[in-house]
Order: sequence, then structure tokens, then C-alpha cells
Amino acid sequence: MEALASVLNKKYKLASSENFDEVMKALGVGWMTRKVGGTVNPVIELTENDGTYTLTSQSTFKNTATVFKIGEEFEEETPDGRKVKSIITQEGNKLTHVQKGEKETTIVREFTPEEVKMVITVDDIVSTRIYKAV
Ligand code: ACD
Repeated sequence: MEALASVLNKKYKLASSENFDEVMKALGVGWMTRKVGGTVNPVIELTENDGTYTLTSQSTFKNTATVFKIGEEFEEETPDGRKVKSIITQEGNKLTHVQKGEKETTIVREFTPEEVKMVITVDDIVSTRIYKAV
């Protein structure tokens, strides 16, 4: 938990995104959502209270809050409306988020005070999204 202290309560905005449309296609996300999802630049923030983390994402497309404890499975609805079972584990400043549904998605978020590097993998498709501190 210590490793994340310096990145809590900080806002990061999406600055670059590669291959995200391919990942959304692999997940079966419909055309409209792909078009909108591909153009927004969400702002994310990680907060913590007594071992419970909340990762918020705000954009004109959707506002979401993912509430979790490290290593404890939870149910989650993805931005495109799929219900998945998720687990988030921590290694230093890196959170690995695995979503199990019809397909398995792995989202690695590496936090530094300057940026969050997000790597999303579905099947053999990889998307990298960089969020910069605002
Ligand atoms: C982000 C993207 C998080 C996406 C992670 C895995 C792919 C799952 C679903 C994608 C479906 C639709 C995407 C639509 C909008 C994405 C941006 C809004 C996020 C709330 O967090 O950068």
C-alpha cells in the first residue's frame, strides 16, 4: 500500500492511446460505443480509505467508480455494460486488474506521480494508454 501513497488523490488525464479500438472490437463492443469511447479523454483518480480503494473515471461518455480491496474478487460492470468478475492485485506501484467474463481482460496500471501507464490485453491484442498528471 505504501508504494501508492504518493499517487493517491491525484488526477490524471488521458494523453495518448494506442490500439484501443482493436481491444474494444475483441471485446465485442458495438460501433457507437467504440466511436465515443475512442474519442474521450477521461480523468482518473485513485483514493484509499482504510484499505478500500476507489478508482474513479470521469468523461463526457461515462463517470465510473471502481471500489475494491487488493486481492479480493468483486463484481463489476464495464463501461460498455458487460458484467464481469474482477480482481486487482498490487506489486509496488503497479495494479493488475483481471476481468473475467466471456473474455478475459487484463489491465495493468503503473502509477507514478507524473503519469499512469495503462496496458490492456485481450487475447493477443494489446492497447497502451498514457494518462498524465493534471
Ligand atoms: C480507460 C479504459 C478502460 C477500458 C478497459 C478495458 C476495456 C473495457 C471496456 C472498453 C469498452 C468501452 C470503452 C468506452 C470508454 C472508455 C473510456 C471510459 C472509461 C470509463 O479507463 O482508459
